[in-house]
Amino acid sequence: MTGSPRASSIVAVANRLPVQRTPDGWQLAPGGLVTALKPVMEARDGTWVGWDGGNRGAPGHLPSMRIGLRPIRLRPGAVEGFYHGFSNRTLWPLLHNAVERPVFDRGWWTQYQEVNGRFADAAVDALAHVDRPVLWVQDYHLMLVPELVRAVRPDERIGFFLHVPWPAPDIYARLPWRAEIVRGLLGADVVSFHTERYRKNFVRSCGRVLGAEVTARGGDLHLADGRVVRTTSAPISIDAAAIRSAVTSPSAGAELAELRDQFAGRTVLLGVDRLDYTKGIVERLLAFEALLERRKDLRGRVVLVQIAVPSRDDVQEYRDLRDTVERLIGRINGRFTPTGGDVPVHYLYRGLPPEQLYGYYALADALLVTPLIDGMNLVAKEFVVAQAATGGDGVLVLSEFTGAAEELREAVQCNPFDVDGLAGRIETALEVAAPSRRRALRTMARRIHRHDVHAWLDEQISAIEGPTTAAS
Ligand code: GDG
Repeated sequence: MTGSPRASSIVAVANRLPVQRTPDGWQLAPGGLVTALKPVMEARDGTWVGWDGGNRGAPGHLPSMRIGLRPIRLRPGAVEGFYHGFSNRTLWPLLHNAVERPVFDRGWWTQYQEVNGRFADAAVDALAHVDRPVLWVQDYHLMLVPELVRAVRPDERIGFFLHVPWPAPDIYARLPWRAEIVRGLLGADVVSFHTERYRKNFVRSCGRVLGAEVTARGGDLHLADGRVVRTTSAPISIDAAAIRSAVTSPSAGAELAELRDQFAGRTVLLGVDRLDYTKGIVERLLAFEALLERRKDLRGRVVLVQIAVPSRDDVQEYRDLRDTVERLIGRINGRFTPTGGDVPVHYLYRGLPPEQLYGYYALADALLVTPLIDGMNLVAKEFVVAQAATGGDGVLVLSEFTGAAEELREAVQCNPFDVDGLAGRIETALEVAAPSRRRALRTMARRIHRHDVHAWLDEQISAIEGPTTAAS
């Protein structure tokens, strides 16, 4: 499909542009989705519409790439209402099952509408400049864009992908602007989710808030005006081959050797997350503490390395979470550090360069992925691929409330709400015999390689192009 002369051009719309300013100038931002999109976008005359993140001077394109960039600049007030407010304090907690209480603020809603309007205008403009375009809108920041674009360009092919969960209708229905948001999404031809559960929740939410305006038939939603919107589940994946080659590179090997030296003789448990209340970091720490309490023999022999990437520290709930996490780590280290010995919790409050992160993936005896809810969780997939590529026998402890749990069935599944139970699952994980650990890793890694981010992307674009385009 990629590069075919009949292929349509892609206009992608996302909260952020896929570039970042570095000391060497503007460069492509790291990340699986951006890497996967790059060749497809380059081959298809692609344009990317996104917020410049407040960094002035974002270029119209990068010299190294044939992808057009359309930066959106936002006033500080708009960033406050649209981004910190409505996106991160209303929609994020609401869509994550209200594990933190969503805040409803009419001023933020007005800003969300206005900023979505700005993105939609930029998308309409970009669509007018390319041949046979498809529009691909990403994530919860931009849920009004499909309908706004449809109003101006009724015949466009429009797709939307949601990177986070869609909650049960009763939770979604708390949103004062629930009808406006689903109508916004229903401007698309295809609305996609990571899992069947989220897709079904969305279909039922549409019925609940729109009543007779929509009728669900199979995966399709039939609208009163005759349009049909397809809903699909399409679990996102990673660039598995790229991770395999990075983790087996000489520099990653050197990194791993150093870490092995540092942690020699100890069992390493690993956590890697943005510091976010959805990720179950507090529950993980409490479970680790419970484990050390009841298993004296593990004290001094097991260490938890927690990499916590700073996130949204403009938002109070995130600052509170950081305080709680750091207090808890202080308590555990205070209680269980042996005299003259090393601490049981190593806490890194920063993002690491990829080769270091991959070193930790390869080192760990177990990765603890314990979200209270998580759309997919790419860290789990990256760990599996990194371990399998380096011949490791690490165990994946995976919350059943992640999208990844549907695919990574060979993991040791856990319920992070049950802290004692979670401590027990970590114990179980450490007792799994090496041959079964390896078998589980191999099975999961094969599945991830078969369905990598490139396969996911091809499916997404074909679904948006739809049967008409594909047949032409
Ligand atoms: C959202 C949804 C969904 C982490 N630490 C470092 C680092 N990372 C990279 C990982 C991974 C990414 O960040 C995190 O992705 P996740 O999927 O785990 O989580 P979210 O950020 O919450 O992503 C999620 C995802 O969107 C995709 O749809 O799966 O459910 O919440 O790729 O490698 N990267 C580097 N250093 C670090 O320290 N370089």
